[in-house]
Amino acid sequence: MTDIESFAVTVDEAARRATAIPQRTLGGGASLTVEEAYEIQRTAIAHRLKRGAHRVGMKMGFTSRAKMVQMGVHDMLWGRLTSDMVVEDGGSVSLAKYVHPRVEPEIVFLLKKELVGNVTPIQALSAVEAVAPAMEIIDSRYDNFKFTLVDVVADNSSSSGFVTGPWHKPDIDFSNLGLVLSFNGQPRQIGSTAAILGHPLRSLVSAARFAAEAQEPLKPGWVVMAGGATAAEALTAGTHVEMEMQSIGRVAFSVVP
Ligand code: 0L1
Ligand code: MG
Repeated sequence: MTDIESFAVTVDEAARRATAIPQRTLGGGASLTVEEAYEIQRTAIAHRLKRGAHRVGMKMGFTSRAKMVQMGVHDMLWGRLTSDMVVEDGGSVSLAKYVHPRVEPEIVFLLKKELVGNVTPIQALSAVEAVAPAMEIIDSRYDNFKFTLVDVVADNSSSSGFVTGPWHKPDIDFSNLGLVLSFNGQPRQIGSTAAILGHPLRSLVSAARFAAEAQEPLKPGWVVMAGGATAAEALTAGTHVEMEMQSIGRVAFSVVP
C-alpha cells in the first residue's frame, strides 16, 4: 500500500469507527505537502463512496478570522460533503457517531448551475438557486482536536455532518446577516455572515477555484457550506442546538448520547 493509500484508510477508519488517531505530521513525524493531503482526502472519500454514500457538495473552512484563531490555522481549506453527513433540520444526532464533535454556524448555498474556475462574484451568484441558515458538525479525528493544515485537509477538513434550514431565494442582501447560536435557549455564539471573508459570496468564489484545482466542478443540486462564522462549540448530550439567522430563519437539532 502506498503511503497515501494507507493514511487514507487510517483517516477513513477513524471516521467510521469514531476513534481518535495521532496527528500525521506531529505524531507520525512525516511531512506532507498540501497536494498530498488533498490526495489522501480524495482517496479516503472514495472509500466512503464505495460503501454507498454519494457526493452532495463542498464545505469551505477557515473562511473567518474567528475560526482561524480558534484552531491556529491560517489558510482556507475545503472538504467533500457526502450524503451520509446530512442531518435533518429538527432531527437528532448521536454522540456515539463522533469522537469529540463541535458545531458552528454557517450559511449554505444551493447551486442550480455548474460552477468551476476563476469566476466573479456575480457569476457565482448567478449559479445560486437558494441560500439557507446552516450548521456544520465538525469532528476532527485527531487526538485533542489538534492538527496542522495538512493534517486537517487529509481528514476531510473535519467534516462530519451538516444541517440546513429553510431555503430562501438569493435575492436578499446576505452580506451581513446577524446570527445567534444557542444551546438550550442560551446564546453561545453571536456573529454575522460578514465574518465570512467580508461577504459569504467570496467563499463560493474560492470554492469554484478549489473545484477547478481538484478537477471536480461544483454540480447543480450540490450545496456549498461557506465556513464557520464564529468559533465552534463542543456538543454534549441533552443539548438542543439552534441557530437563528436574521431574515432567513432558524435551523436546529438535538444531541443524544
Ligand atoms: O468552517 C470552518 O471554518 C471549519 C474548518 C474545519 C476545520 C476545523 O475547525 O476542524
Ligand atoms: Mg465549517
